[in-house]
Amino acid sequence: MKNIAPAIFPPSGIGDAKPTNQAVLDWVHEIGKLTKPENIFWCDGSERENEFLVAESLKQNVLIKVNEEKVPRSYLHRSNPNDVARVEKVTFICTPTKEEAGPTNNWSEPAETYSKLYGLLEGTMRGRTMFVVPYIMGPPDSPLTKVGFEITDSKYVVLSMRIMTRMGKIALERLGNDPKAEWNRGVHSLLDVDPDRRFICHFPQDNTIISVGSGYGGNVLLSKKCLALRIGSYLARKQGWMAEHMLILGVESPEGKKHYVAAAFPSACGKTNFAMLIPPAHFKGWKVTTVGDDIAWMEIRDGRLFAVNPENGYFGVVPGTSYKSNPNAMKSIEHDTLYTNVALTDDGDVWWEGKDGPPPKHAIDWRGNDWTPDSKEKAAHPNSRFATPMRNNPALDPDVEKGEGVPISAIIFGGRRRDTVPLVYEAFDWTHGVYLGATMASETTAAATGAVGQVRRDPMAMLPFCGYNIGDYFRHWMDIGKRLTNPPLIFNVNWFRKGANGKFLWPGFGENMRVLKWIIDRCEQKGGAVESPVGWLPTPHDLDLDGLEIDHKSVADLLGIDHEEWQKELAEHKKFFDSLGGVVPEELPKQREQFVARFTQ
Ligand code: OXD
Ligand code: MN
Repeated sequence: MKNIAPAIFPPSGIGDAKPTNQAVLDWVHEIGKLTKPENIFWCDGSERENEFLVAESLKQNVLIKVNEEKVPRSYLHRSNPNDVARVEKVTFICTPTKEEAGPTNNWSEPAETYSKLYGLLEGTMRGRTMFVVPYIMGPPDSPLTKVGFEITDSKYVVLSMRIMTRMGKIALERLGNDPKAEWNRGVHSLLDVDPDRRFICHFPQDNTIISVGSGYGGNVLLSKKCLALRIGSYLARKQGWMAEHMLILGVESPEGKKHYVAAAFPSACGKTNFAMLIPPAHFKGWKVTTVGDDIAWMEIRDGRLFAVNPENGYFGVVPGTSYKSNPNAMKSIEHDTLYTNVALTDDGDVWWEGKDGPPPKHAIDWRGNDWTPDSKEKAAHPNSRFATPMRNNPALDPDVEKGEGVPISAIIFGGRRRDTVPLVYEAFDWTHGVYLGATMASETTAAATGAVGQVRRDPMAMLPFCGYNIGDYFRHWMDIGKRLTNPPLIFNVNWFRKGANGKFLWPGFGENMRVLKWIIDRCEQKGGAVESPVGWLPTPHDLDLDGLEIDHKSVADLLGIDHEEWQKELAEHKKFFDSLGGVVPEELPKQREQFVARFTQ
């Protein structure tokens, strides 16, 4: 069989940053004995190492160099066409009992799963290099920061980890030599990228992840969904903090008053766009800054929630990104960016559907085939991605490295809903807010394999990422609420509501500032609202719509509560809770009863 990841042979001084912690050395030795690599490459995260890995990846066609003048120091990677998104059906939580994993996760028994995976890993790195990638998640001086090691046979993974995490020496220093120190063990092998031999398995009780048979970022950058969310959420509950699928942004008024907001939207629903929002001209003097675009780790201090972004880069969806939709993302990906599955133009530039300007007359599509605007296929895969360092973002928040994190004034839940859910409303209190998060739903996207556009319940946008029983997760939210003396206000937003003509009612993107401004007004106890059965709802006068071309009817439709639609919605909430088989804490069905009662009052 063809070796899809041939070994590389570094000159001395590269690939030899061997750690000194004996527990790490023992584990690497064990995985080495099992996978039998040609050699071991100990990563240090240095510039020199990166240059060497890029050069070798170019030689092996793992990377294609993009036009240096147009997109300096940037590369394109094409994945196997069978491997373009997260695969939830082969993602497992391997806790000793099925109950611990709960009704929303695939569960598999730990001992059997280790034995199956070790069988698949046996000799799999023959003729390959085994890379050992040390990294930290979180700012270097945060108490929440975690150390991880990822073993991989993929150069693309190493290059991506260098962008997405703080990688190398910094992790070795933080870990030190205590053999009992807490750190995450991650093992990844491409195997032969066969969907039938693809498994992403988490062993929370061992702080271990094993991912085989895929090269797609969401399945193999083990720092991200696997550690920062699935294992992270498990550790967070045990240790009394929160690991959430949330962006974090800062909003500063012209007077210099600043708030931070965290927002949970499901995958590919605009978290990166919202986190990088540029206020429209009408909001002169207002500034939005990005702390994170995908994951928030939060802890309680002085009765408030403080958040850090554990990541170091952005792994965002490319199609639809333009100077119109997200200028800060465009500036971020103009250089030093690793693209996956976008198209390549004849002059070596990257291209995707929705990029500014006309489409190229000819390009090579994400599969490596000729493409013209007449082609039936998309030039870029709908889930094509960029990986880019957060430092490329012109709107990066100055406190992104602050170990203590940033104080959170508001939490926003949101999904992609063509009907029922208004543009924005506010929960009456924390428990009501938890209910809104727990019953959130969204139309599915290309970020995961499976049908696109189907409404599914996705509590707190964590359905694919909660590493333990969802009932315990809801309980944890409730317990956190009890410990907060100054809790964030909780809101729900929906940028995606459509009118009778099937068109979006709300312009979205930068104009979402108008909704954000109302949220901030509410945090400062100066925004108006009316009490509705779903929560506090702004009237059209409470939203600043000056200078926005939108008719009264659209605004009324955006803020409308259709009783019939809500009867259906509340019935779906019940169905969802019932489907969880009795794990839902009693406060939530009680909230539902109150919800139903408010509609009949
Ligand atoms: C992501 C996802 O890539 O949620 O962030 O799938
Ligand atoms: Mn995500």
